[in-house]
Amino acid sequence: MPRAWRWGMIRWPHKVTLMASDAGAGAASSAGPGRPGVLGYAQRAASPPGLPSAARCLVMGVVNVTPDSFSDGGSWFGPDAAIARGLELAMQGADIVDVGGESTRPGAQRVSADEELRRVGPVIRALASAGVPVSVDTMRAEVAQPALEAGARLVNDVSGGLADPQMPQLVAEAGVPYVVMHWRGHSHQMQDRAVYGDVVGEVCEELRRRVDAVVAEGVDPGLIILDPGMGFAKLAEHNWALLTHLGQIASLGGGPLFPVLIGASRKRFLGTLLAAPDGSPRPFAGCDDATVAVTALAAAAGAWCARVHEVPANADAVRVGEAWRDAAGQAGGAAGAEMAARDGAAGRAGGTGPAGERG
Ligand code: PMM
Repeated sequence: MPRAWRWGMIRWPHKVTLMASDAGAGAASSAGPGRPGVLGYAQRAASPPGLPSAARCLVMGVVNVTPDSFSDGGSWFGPDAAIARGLELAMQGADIVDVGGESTRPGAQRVSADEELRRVGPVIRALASAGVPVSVDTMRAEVAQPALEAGARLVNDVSGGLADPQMPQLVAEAGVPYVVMHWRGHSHQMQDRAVYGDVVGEVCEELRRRVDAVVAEGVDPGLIILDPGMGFAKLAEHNWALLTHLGQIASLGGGPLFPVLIGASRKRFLGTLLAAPDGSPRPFAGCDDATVAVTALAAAAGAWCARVHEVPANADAVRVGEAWRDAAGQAGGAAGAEMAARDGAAGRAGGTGPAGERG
């Protein structure tokens, strides 16, 4: 099936409505949907229906109900600790709390579906009934289904529907938002697959194929959130390349805009960046300040949501990123208008699009 036709099918204007803060981002708007503007800031798609929405990047707080996650394994293992942590994250400003019961750290072995559900079920139920917007971090339809029944509003599937062929159909029938992450295999094999010629182009192409596949299974494209998958079959240089091309990822290289989720928090590439003089990587918990820096930059660049372990500083960071983005848009708009006036081209500039687009 020709690609153009398929994309045409999912180009639904109401699904790619821009957020208020984007409308004034002249530098971004002048570049067209999803493409980097003069300052490299891309437009941002709105939250899918059913999820919180704000005129800024959202913050997703992580609760790993696991004994072995790479960054916080064991800290919230057990329903009481996990529920208390989820409530705390929400109080601290998390817009969504992501609950997972299976570690995806490189080399991790899988747990059974029963065990995964035993870990996350009570936590999701308690948080959802307290009014917290919850996502379930799972690759299994048999975990996602009871999690949705327990009140989860979003399925966060790090395999983008590849690990369990039942997942897209479940999500389609449930009609819930769906995170489709770039993934090249389970934890024990993924780092062997971190081989790219053009990482941004290949990740966009592989994500586009996943979008086509899940849409063919009935998933509403307006409910899809993309994630380039920081650290999943990626080396440090791959993560940095992807982080600096969020606009390209949001449009998958030129199509309609999708919201983009970034999960850089405490990932190994930050520990490597901050390595000690002897080369030993910074331990995970020492990477929170670097995470905050990435969050601010990602928010400024148009990320829809940042998935993080520590909420307060990241909640501040998205506000910094957003203020930066807005100011850059206004400065870009003012500079553009000045140049247009100087060239005697103010009329033509005003005629190229809605007035708001040039901030
Ligand atoms: N990373 C992890 C787990 N789930 N979900 C999404 N959408 N994106 C990610 O980057 C991601 C994820 C692994 O990190 P953790 O063990 O600290 O949760």
